[in-house]
Order: sequence, then C-alpha cells, then structure tokens
Amino acid sequence: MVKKILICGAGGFIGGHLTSKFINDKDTQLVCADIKPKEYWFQIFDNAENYSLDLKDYNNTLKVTKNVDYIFNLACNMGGMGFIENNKAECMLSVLINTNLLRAAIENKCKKYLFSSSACVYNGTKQNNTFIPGLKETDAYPAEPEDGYGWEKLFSERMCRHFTEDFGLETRVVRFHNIYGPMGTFDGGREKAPAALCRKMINSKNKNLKKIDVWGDGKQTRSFLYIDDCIEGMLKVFDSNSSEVFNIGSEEQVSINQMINFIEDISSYQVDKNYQLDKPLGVRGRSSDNTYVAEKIGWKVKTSLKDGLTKTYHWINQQINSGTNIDKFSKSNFEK
Ligand code: NAD
Ligand code: GDC
Repeated sequence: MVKKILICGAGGFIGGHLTSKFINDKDTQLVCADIKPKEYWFQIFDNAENYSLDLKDYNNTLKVTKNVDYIFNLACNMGGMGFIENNKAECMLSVLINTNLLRAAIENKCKKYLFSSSACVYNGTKQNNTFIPGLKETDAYPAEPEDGYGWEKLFSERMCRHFTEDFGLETRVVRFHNIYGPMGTFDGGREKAPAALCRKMINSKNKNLKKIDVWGDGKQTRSFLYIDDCIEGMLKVFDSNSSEVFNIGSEEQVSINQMINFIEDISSYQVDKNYQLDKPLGVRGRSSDNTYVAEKIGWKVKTSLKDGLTKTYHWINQQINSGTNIDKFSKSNFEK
C-alpha cells in the first residue's frame, strides 16, 4: 500500500535528511515543500514532487496536503542564536505555517501530523546556570520560553494538542535540542555553534591564524544531537501511539570550551579564543533529560559528540576547501 508523505521544510537541514531517508522506499510517494528556490535546497531528489512555495499561505498548504497521508512539519524561519535573537517577529510568523498546515490536514483528511518544536520552549529560569540537570518535558511550564521563537514553538505545540482533542487529528510533537551534522548551514548567520566553530577552526587553520572568535565566555553549556539520532528519534515518535511531547536531544552536556577542545583534537590544530561577550548568548546552560522518551518510545542516543563532530568537521572542511558551489550552505541567500 503506497503511502503519501509530505515533508515541509524539505529544503533545509533536517528536512533534507528526512527526505533522503524516505526517498528509496518503494511504498512511499514523497511530496517536498520549501520556500527556498529549488537551487538552494540542501538536498533535492527528482523522484519526489518538489514545490517551492510559502507555507504561510493557506492555499499553498491545501495544495501540498492534497491526498497526503502523513505530514512532517519541519518548516520554520529559524537558525542559531545569531538569527533568533535578531529576528523575533520573523520567527513568530512561522506560526502561520503550523496553523495553516493543521487546518489543511483536517480539510484534506490527513492521517497524522508531526510538529518540530524546540528546547527553546523551556523555562529560562531553569537554564541560568552551567551544567544544569537535564530538562524534563514538564520543565516547559510555568511558561517562560525564549523570546519570539520559543513562544511560537510553545503555542504551536498547544495548537497540535487542541487539534487532536477537538478535531481528532493525530499529532506528534518532538522537542529538538541543538541538532548538528553534515548537509546543514555553517555560515551566513543562521548557523548554530557546532558548525560555526568547525568553520572558524577550518578558516584559522587554512590561514595559519592562532585565534578564533567565540561568543560568550566559553563556559556556557549545551548538549548537541547528531542528525542521524535526530531522524531516528523523530521517526520513532511519529510511529508511536502517543501525542505527548517528547525530548529529542542529547544528555551529553558540555561547555563550549570543551566542544572547542574536541574540534582542536579533530583538526590537530590548537587556537586561542577571543571571547566576545556582546554576541548572542542564549541560555547559560541547557541539556536534555531522555528518561521519559526512553521509557515511552524506546529511543536512545547512539552518536557521541566527538564522533558526530568528526563527521561534521570533515564535511565542512570538504565544502570550504573543495571550492564547489557552497553558497546554499554558507549564505542565508534565499531571503528576498
Ligand atoms: P532549516 O532552516 O535548515 O530548515 C527549515 C526550512 O524551512 C528551510 O529550508 C526554510 O527555507 C523552510 N521554510 C521557512 N519558512 C518557510 C515557509 N514560510 N514556507 C516553506 N518553507 C519555509 O532548519 P532545521 O535545522 O532543518 O530545522 C527544522 C525544524 O526543526 C524547524 O522547525 C526548527 O525550528 C526545528 N528545530 C531545529 C533545531 C536544530 O538545532 N536544527 C533545534 C530545534 C528545533
Ligand atoms: O547558536 P547556538 O548553537 O544556539 O548557540 C549555542 C551557544 O554557543 C550560545 O551560547 C552561543 O553564544 C555560543 N556560541 C559561541 N560561538 C558561534 O560562533 C558561537 N556561533 C553560534 N551560533 N553560537 C556560538 C538554539 C537555537 C535553535 C534551536 C536550539 C534548540 O539555541 O538557536 O534555533 O532552537 O537552540 O536547542 P542555542 O543552543 O543557544
């Protein structure tokens, strides 16, 4: 029985990896949608139905959800702290994507819908120290999410819940913590710390410089989840029968300085750090508690940060040093 799957945000990092996961399934018909012109999609496949359109528009969501069984909503105007701290209204406009996709899912009688939420929903007061206890799903309340982006994600989580309760639409919600890996952006302003620091190390090594710029004092802590674990966790949640929210993150909490030490080992190159305290910092400490998702969904992280960073570093190094057309990964180039 062929199932028709829609991937929203397919031109992006996680959407591109999800598409490549499904593309060779003989019993899957793929529809891919993204606002970017197709030449800027990170991964694109001819044997999918590919649409370059704005999913904030209801008519576009009706069009791409027609006869679709399952929807993965990975579309959002977002990025690392450098982007979400400076584009709060733009990030909140992504609420139109989720809202219109949910409405279209009901109109077109789709079977199941997944929303990609974020650890940015977590209460900021619980993230004021380094090396905090991992955040449990319940730590999103009392609500005090990241300004702009975090509120959109928390609101959209609740919209999914109410579409299930009131309209009977099966929804699934995953709360991604910082996701990294190859085939994602590493420059141009939307990049997150792992890719940014790999890029800075590569550029310093290429120019024989002995210093890199680091946002903050380097003591702030995070956990970083490798893309393959992200995809596996998302699919396990999707295939489960629970419409609760689940963490899809890593419990390996490190400081930014520790992550830089890993990158120095990988690159066999040592640098000094120029700490920039005026740059976007986000929370002081964040990590995931995977107790509940392990118990209810049976998902566990397989890739260590060192192993994931090694793959990511070498991919970025190959992009930078091969001189191929890297614009699509290194510039937020599709903004009009
Ligand atoms: P990404 O920016 O690489 O991909 C998102 C895609 O959505 C982009 O290709 C963009 O062009 C597209 N898009 C944006 N607005 C659109 C619109 N109006 N219509 C159609 N397409 C639109 O980001 P990602 O890292 O792949 O993230 C995917 C999802 O996971 C997003 O919802 C994001 O908020 C969430 N998430 C990601 C992370 C992470 O660390 N990567 C962490 C938490 C949550
Ligand atoms: O950008 P980010 O990865 O997002 O930053 C992590 C930490 O790394 C921040 O304290 C930042 O100041 C520091 N940092 C140091 N140098 C650099 O060169 C750099 N670039 C970047 N980007 N950061 C640097 C993210 C959101 C995502 C998503 C995830 C969910 O916040 O940006 O949209 O929601 O959280 O976990 P981060 O982890 O603060």
